[in-house]
Amino acid sequence: MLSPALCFLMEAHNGLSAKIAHEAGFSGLWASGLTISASLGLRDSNEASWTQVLDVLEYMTDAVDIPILVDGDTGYGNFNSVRRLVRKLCERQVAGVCIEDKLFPKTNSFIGEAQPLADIDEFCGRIKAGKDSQLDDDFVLVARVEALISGRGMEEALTRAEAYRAAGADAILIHSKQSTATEILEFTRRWGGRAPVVIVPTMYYATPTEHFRQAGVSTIIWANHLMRASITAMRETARRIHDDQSLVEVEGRVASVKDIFRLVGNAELEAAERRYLPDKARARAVVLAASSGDLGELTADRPKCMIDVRGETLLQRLVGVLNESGVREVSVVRGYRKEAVSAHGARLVDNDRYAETGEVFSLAQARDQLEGEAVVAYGDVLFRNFILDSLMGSRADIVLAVDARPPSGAEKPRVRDLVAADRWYSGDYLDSAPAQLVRMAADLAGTEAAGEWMGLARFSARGTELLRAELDALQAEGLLETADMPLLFTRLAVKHPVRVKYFTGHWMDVDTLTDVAAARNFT
Ligand code: SPV
Ligand code: MG
Repeated sequence: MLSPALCFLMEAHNGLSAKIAHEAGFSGLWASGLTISASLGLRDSNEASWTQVLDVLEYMTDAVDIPILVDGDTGYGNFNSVRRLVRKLCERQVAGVCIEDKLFPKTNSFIGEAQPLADIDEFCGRIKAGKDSQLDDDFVLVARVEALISGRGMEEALTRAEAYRAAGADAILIHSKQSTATEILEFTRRWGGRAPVVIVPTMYYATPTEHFRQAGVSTIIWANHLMRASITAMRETARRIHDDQSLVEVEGRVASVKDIFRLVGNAELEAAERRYLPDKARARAVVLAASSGDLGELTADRPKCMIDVRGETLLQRLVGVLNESGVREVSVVRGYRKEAVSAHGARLVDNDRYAETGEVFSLAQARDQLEGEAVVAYGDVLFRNFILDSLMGSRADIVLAVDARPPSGAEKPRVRDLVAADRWYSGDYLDSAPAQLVRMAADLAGTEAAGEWMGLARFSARGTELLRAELDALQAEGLLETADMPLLFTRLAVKHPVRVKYFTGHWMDVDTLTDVAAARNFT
């Protein structure tokens, strides 16, 4: 902070402005008393208590890891207040404090004339007490000389600066409210580099920075410009929205909500969630809902998944079941009448070639969702939560929900995906040996079919890796567009065990109008 080369401290007044200043490239910050007070709606007259300022500083040191020089005003009292202040600042990793030779409660330097100054010896006591209390060898105490501000003249400024240096100050902040840098440059010339000099060119802003560099100034503080910039921006935005009663004019001119997420580090939280949350809480789902599913009138203007089932679409019910089982990120692949497809809380993915492609091609459109633990479901199925919970609790990498009830022709005229497994369903309580998929097809002989896939599968993180690899293999073989889910699972089963979990009922798919009527009774 007090390097031989000229350096710059940018004002910040909370965690967010600290991040913005850091992002702009500043390697040090000025925690301004004026702007921290203003950000709280208070005057720069010690209206905020010093522990309230400390709370703000904690947000700032949490937000950035660059050095922060705190405007400690007068030290909030006598030597004893300074001792406690310095200890607390060190505990909060604040790099340094600047205290000014005025009296508590302070008044901002740009208000009024001839502000009373502290007695020199008394102020030297504050400096010594501060230096004796620092817990960290690198902690910096800057003594601020207000003699020029108070109209006491150059001689007194130099006398005070020398006394403060001798008392142990690491640097001298010489403050001026003139509109030119004349007195500052005279001070630096006569000071002769006895200790680093810090300046605040708020009033003499037009002086080229190069003059200060040549004068041997150590640090320039840009003292209040983020606060002033935000006041202008907030005022314009508030007026615009008030007058227009609309956001249209403002939208393109303000930072996006995404920008807020980025600034406060949401990406880090997501990474931490992947690291620390149990798998179930971050499982994703892909719902395959691209095909038309011909149900006559009901599907003339919408796909099957958007049929209303007691005031809620089939798709919304399915998303609800997934959410209840801890699956938060649901992607729905839509195709037929895609404009009619939506579900609260679901992301939409398009398969615009739905007419000439199959379910596996739809699944491949949501390939980026097939990472980590994932559920794949048809868009026209409903099932009780315990079925999904049971799949989620499985240790298998790939597990299918299979209905072991032999489908009776009258009850269910169209059975979709029949499953051949290495073990049949056993109603025996003591028989819990796992069954593995042998193959799946639409047309298995009754003697081979151990049940029907319910259109619900769950993959572990390893399982989605295998799934992605199989999608790639199908693509390489030119089969991705035409493949159906039975082919995909049969191929997976050849390479890796695909677990079959048997259930008896408690689910339904919607293939016929009779099914729609049944779905209306399924709550
Ligand atoms: C502050 O930023 O609070 C300062 C600098 O102390 S000045 O406002 O110039 O006094
Ligand atoms: Mg101040």
